[in-house]
Amino acid sequence: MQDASPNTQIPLLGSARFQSPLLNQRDVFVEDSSRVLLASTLDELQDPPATFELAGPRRAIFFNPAEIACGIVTCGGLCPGLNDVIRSVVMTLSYGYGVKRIYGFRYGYAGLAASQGIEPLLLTPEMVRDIHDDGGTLLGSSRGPQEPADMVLRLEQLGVKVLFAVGGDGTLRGALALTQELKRRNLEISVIGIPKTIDNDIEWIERSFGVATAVEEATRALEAAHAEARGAYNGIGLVKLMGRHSGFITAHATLANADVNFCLVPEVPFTLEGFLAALEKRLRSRHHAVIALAEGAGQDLIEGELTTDASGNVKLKDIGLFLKEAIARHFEHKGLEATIKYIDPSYIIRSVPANAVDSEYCLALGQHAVHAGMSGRTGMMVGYWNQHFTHVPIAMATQKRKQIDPQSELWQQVLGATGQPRGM
Ligand code: JJ5
Repeated sequence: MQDASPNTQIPLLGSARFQSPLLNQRDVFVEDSSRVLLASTLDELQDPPATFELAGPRRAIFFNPAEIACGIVTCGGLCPGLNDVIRSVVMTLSYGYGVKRIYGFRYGYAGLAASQGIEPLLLTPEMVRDIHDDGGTLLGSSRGPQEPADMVLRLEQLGVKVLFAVGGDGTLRGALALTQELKRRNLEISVIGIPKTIDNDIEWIERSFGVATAVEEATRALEAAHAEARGAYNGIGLVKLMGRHSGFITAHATLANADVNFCLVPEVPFTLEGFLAALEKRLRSRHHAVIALAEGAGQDLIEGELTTDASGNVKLKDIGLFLKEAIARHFEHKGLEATIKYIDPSYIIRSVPANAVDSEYCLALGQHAVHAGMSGRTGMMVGYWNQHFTHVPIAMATQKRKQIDPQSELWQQVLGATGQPRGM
């Protein structure tokens, strides 16, 4: 049975009153009636078809760019491309729309809360010109929410009319709470989300920014693990990759690397006995093995209490160290010589600059976020779906995370490429 059509309508602050300054730069604009299908196969197509609003510059806009200030904030953990997004937003606001005052709020939502007293940076094109050469975020980041009223106060003090919030699901929930507080107070301020997750776990977004870079970096770690594994008799290379609930990075890196023998992800449970037996079989015949492990895999195998971090995310138990020790114990017990090399490249991967594919993507995300904000849209994030940039209601993306379907072609390819048993 098909799900009921989701509500894809985007809130508007009011009718578009001003001519877009982009009329001097380009010929082509997007009509508000242009829509992107949610379906990509005939089976998925509903009647009437469910659609997203198409992102892009509108001929007429809600805000007068010459009069307003804008703001940008980055929240949560590092992700390749954050600086590209900041740069793109600042360049598009400045050179595209002629916005004169752009505030960079520092250290996440903390820098946006009036009560915290953290001074924002006044961002100029000169300041952001080369920041995409560096990883990390120019603005700094932090985890956790702030009081919506405390943030509204700061926006009002500075005359900020459009706020761009770059961050994960918690950040976007915070952005939605902020739009609700603004609406309650009849304040015409737009909040536009730019969704960030290195796990690629957002429904209705084909691939989130930083993921292409993360897969590329992850394959380097897998190459190192393969060299280490081959360099010892019964050598085992174990690499822990990002993926708290969704194993996309691990699966794609496995396919890109092609030397991986075991790919372990949160979506596909395994038993320790089944895995160790398959690993032993592999070592007895080939005398080396490479394991790509998502951080959220096999959590049920480890005992211990669950705690949460400042963002409200469950703190994962360390499956990497657990498996390393379990493997060592197993082979010791069997009287088999084995050498394990454990690599955890997560912080290296998160902090590298974006590759070319992600840089191009981040440029477009920033531009579309600015077009959406200037048009008076709010409570939305920029998405990418069916080859088009889209406007996605925040509520639609924070409800459910995207995960690998073990029946999908992606997972079937992983089984084929690794040769690992279908059930372990
Ligand atoms: O409850 C969740 C949840 C729901 C959807 N916890 C973590 C991640 C999650 N998602 C995926 C997601 C990740 C990042 C962003 Cl920005 C968004 Cl909107 C959704």
